[in-house]
Parts: sequence; structure tokens; C-alpha cells
Amino acid sequence: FPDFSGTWKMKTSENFEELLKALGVNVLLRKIAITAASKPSVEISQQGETLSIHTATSVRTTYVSFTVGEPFNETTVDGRPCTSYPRWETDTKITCEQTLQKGEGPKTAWSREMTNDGDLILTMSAGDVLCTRVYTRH
Ligand code: TDA
Repeated sequence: FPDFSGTWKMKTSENFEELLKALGVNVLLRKIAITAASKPSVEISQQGETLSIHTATSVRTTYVSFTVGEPFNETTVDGRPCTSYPRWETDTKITCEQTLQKGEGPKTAWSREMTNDGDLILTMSAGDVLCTRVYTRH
């Protein structure tokens, strides 16, 4: 497996605001979220197919731990509880589709992929809106 372990800093982010819009987040919360999400501190530890991901920002810190192939509970970017189904889309890419535990909303998913030069690409989608964030090791 690729090794996602490490401490990561964000290099680029595209379409994060569009993603929040697609999720129905209002403009005030979007502004707060964009500022917070511009400097995330991401720490991943991995053993085999089990990943633990700690993502810290000034307004929210999340921790998820999952094994590829096994469903787990987390929250969508806008904070709604969901069940997630992580799977290998390629040798180097985990794709995870999410199902809301209650209520309605656009279809959401994320992916995490290791590039050849050791960067980490995170995508998050809501409906047909795709946000892409590239991280490099600290
Ligand atoms: O891993 O780079 C990542 C994603 C970080 C997302 C940070 C989210 C910040 C807070 C969002 C608040 C949304 C308001 C409803």
C-alpha cells in the first residue's frame, strides 16, 4: 500500500467555497470555514490498510480512523453524521462515498491519493462540485 503517514501542510485548494455552497452553507459560515480551512494541520498514521487522520483547524478538529474496505461513521464537511465506505479506487487512491444518517442532501464523497512525487491529493465532492486540495509533507 502507499504510505499516507506523516504531517501534512496544504499547498493549494480549489473550489472549497463552491463545495460549501453546494452543501447549502450560508455566506457567513462559509467565510469562517474558508479562513479556518486555509491552514489545516493534518496528521495521518497508517498501519496496513488502517488509517487514522487528525485534521485540526481553528474552528474544528476532526479525528477519523478506518480500515479500507470497512464502513465507518464520520461527518460530512458541513458537519452532518454519515456512514462512509472507503475502498481502493487504484493502487494509490482511496475513494470514500458517504451516506447521510438522516435527512437529505447532495451526494458526498472524498478521495485521498498519493502522487508519484509524494504529495497527497484530497478531493471532496458534493453533487457535481469537486474541491481539490494538495498537501505536501512538512
Ligand atoms: O482536510 O483539508 C481538509 C479539510 C479541512 C476542512 C476544514 C473545515 C473547517 C470548518 C468547516 C465548517 C463548516 C460550516 C458548516
